[in-house]
Amino acid sequence: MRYLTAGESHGPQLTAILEGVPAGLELRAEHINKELARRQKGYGRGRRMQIEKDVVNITAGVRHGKTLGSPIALVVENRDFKHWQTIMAVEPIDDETEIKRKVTRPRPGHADLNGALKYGHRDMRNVLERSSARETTVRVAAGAVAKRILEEVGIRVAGHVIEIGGVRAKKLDYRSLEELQAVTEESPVRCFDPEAGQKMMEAIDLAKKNGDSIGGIVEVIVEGVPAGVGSYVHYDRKLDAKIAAAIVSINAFKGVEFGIGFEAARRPGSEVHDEIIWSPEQGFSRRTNRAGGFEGGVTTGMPIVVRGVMKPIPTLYKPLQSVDIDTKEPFAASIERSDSCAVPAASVVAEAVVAWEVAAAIVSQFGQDRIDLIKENIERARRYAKEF
Ligand code: EPS
Repeated sequence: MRYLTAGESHGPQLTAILEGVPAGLELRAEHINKELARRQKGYGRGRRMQIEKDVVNITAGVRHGKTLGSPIALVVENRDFKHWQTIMAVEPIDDETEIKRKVTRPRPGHADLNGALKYGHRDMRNVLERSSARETTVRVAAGAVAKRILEEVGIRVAGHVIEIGGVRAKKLDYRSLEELQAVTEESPVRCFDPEAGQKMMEAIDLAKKNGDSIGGIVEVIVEGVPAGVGSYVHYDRKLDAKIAAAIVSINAFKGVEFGIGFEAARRPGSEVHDEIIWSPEQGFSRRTNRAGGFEGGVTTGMPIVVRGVMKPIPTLYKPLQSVDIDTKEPFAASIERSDSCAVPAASVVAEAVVAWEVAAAIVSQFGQDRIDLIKENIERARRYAKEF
């Protein structure tokens, strides 16, 4: 399974083409719209989210509510495009003022300058339109399709926020992923700990007041993945590596860790590795899950626990110094609108990209073409592991 996306932030629409999704999978627009709506919520977003009401149009690959095995095309309209029709026109324009209106002032922390140098753009709108996190909308749409596959085979995915602007949630203590989800869905910052959630909102208010932005840490948990998914035989088949790449590919994400993550550097091996246990009911299992569900790039059967760190959004009301690429004069960056914090929305994106990688691994390992056969094969693998 793979997917590509296309679309500019203020262009007419975003598009995703998904290839290799098995046939026979129940899929309706509502499965995707539910996820798109989740991404749009979250305390700390700017005015753009009041303009957009993301809904998907499935234009290929699905018939009578089921996937065909052919490429699936998903389209989400940018409502804001109506305000940008001349600036973002596909055809040449003859409006002199608009032609002269170029973005020549790169924002520190954005792809603006590097992208301009790479592609030779002297109008950095040509960079920022595509590097914008608006693109994550269709990644969430693709992730929603992946989640449908996972649902069919009894795998559950939940993303949540554990830190914003230095405010850390207390250690997770939940009985089931359903409970975790029920609480975080109701939290404006998608945090399980209500007290920390309140402080996170205060931190966001303060950042907004100061014209600043704040980042944070999100966590994704995947339960129900059988042991043995992924591979240790090649670097590019290790599933944890694929998940790590997917997390760092999210706009503004700078790092990733599994299980106890970087803490492993500070502990002896006896306090890092997970002891192996066996029972007739469960087969092999682990006493702890410090590895976050992976050993050697292969799943252990314990929940996958992955965290990603998001830097503060670089578009700041509070100016940082930069240099105009035409005049070479220094200037202090100023902007029209921005989000002070997009960490809650990013936790939904993280969920989507992790779901995609896990679903792709499941499909490639358990049967590829048909969801019914994949279900049978994964059940067989689960039985085998239990009796091993
Ligand atoms: C973004 C800048 C803002 C965000 C946008 C990502 O958009 P605008 O420049 O139109 O104000 O709202 O995020 C989305 C549109 C979205 O759907 O998440 C950026 O520069 O990355």
